Amino acid sequence: MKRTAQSKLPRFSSPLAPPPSSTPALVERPAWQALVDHHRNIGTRHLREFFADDPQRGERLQVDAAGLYFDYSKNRVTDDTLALLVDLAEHCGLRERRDAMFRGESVNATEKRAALHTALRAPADASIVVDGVNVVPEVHAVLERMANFAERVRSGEWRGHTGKVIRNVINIGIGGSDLGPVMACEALRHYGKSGLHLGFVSNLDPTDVVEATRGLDAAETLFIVCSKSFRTLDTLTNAHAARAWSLAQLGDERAIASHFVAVSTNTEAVAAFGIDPAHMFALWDWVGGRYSMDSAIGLITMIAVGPEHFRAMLAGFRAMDMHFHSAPLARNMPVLMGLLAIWNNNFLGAQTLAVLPYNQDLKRFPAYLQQLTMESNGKHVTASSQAVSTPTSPIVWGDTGTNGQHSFFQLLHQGTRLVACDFIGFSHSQNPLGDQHDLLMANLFAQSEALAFGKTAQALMAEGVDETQVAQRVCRGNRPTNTLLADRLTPHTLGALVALYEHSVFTQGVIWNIDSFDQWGVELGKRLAQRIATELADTGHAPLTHDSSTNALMRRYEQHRKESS
Ligand code: G6Q
Repeated sequence: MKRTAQSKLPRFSSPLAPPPSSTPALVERPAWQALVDHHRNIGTRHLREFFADDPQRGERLQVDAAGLYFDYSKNRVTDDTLALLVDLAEHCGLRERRDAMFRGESVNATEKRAALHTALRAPADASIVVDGVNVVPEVHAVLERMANFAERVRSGEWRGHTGKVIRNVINIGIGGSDLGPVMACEALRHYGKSGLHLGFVSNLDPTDVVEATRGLDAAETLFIVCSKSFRTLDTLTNAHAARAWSLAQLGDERAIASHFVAVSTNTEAVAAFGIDPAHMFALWDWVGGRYSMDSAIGLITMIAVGPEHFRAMLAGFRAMDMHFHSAPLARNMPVLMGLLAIWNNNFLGAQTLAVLPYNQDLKRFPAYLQQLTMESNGKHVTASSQAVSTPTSPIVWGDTGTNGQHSFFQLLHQGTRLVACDFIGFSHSQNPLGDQHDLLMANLFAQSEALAFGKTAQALMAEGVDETQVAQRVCRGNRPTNTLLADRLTPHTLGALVALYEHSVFTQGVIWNIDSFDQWGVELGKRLAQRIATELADTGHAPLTHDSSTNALMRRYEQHRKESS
């Protein structure tokens, strides 16, 4: 083992990490060490050289699948890098882990359950057995019920308590029960039913539910309470507020039956809330929240775009699933995307990933990917409870182009941090307007070109730039980017795009050997909040026993409340 090679690595040394274990870590493995050595050889080479050395690079380093064209040529890799990364994937058992996930094995080890979102888009004649039961017929039965209900709402057959047609549909949910539907409804608004107002309530801040219902007629409003567990404080609190708002206008408990439906695994809690279980749409414990936008959690999406478009979205997911399942690793889009993310993060030191959709309808896509990526892979121990030996999930952020260009792109071009970027664009606009779409896409192509190639001092001087300004204007380039291009943003394309990122995240998790499907880190804050809420509610509570900062903040808060009451 070449110990010296490791000193060259941007090694992970978080003071927050648990103590390292004596079991050989990822960074000790030969396949990783081969990449360390390789990185030492090519680490400083510039994309300008890579492109100059191989005029076909841009045509070679791309892959097409499920209607998406993935150009990864503007990454700082050679054919050797890619071969070594694929080798690493083989050594980490990516193929086996992927197949185990598709088969419905308990790949979510810490929660002892399958992560079978791929079953949500399997065809009706497929068979995927979990605990002795083929889950595919159940999936399709729920899809049928959803389609039936969606059609009834869309056609006006499903009426409110007073006989009025439903004109407002409001989804109440948070995290995985919110971000997917919000993103998908926005992304597919071109396919949405006109005259149907969609709303989303997620935040525990009362302003969210108050503003989402302001001015609406309760007699025309349907709430979908989306909660896999039906125990989430934020969602249940908002659902109770929505219930009270409805009752205040409709004045009759029986109205709840026509104005509230639920999506959950928890029939008892749904019934206890007052929603007839006949109006509940099921999902299963093997659907993780952040992997659930194509389950019944997507009911609002189906109501918005109709069952046919929803099925087209599922077909897009499925097309990418099939590609991930069977394409050779070296030509496999999610695998390549995941491995390049490992390279950029762990070898080049890019701590963040900027997601840059050049499409207004994808404005919620970066937020959706934040949860998918960071909740899945923001982990500090391996699946076998050992400290990880490298940084894990990159920090994901982003905004639509061209808005981002006039905001944070300066840092991408000339800042001191290396940021990996994913550009996403389409050949057709859903709203053609003169040559405006060409202008938009010209900006996308220009930005990825500028990030890769930059501008040298010599080029600036040749252009006659004043010598005193040259240093300010130099753009070093050599910034790694991916570009995804599709024909247009259809339901099928959206499904393929989401599945691509799901599987890329999975690929990264397999390399780091972490459980990408649990989220224990969110529990601590939740528990502390419960304790503090009890203390705040109890005005004559015993002396506070938190740390001095939390105690002081709580006292100041209580004082403000007393002063203004
Ligand atoms: C996602 C997480 C989390 C979850 C929410 C809502 O993977 O599990 O974001 O979706 O906490 O949970 P419920 O749907 O159970 O209300």
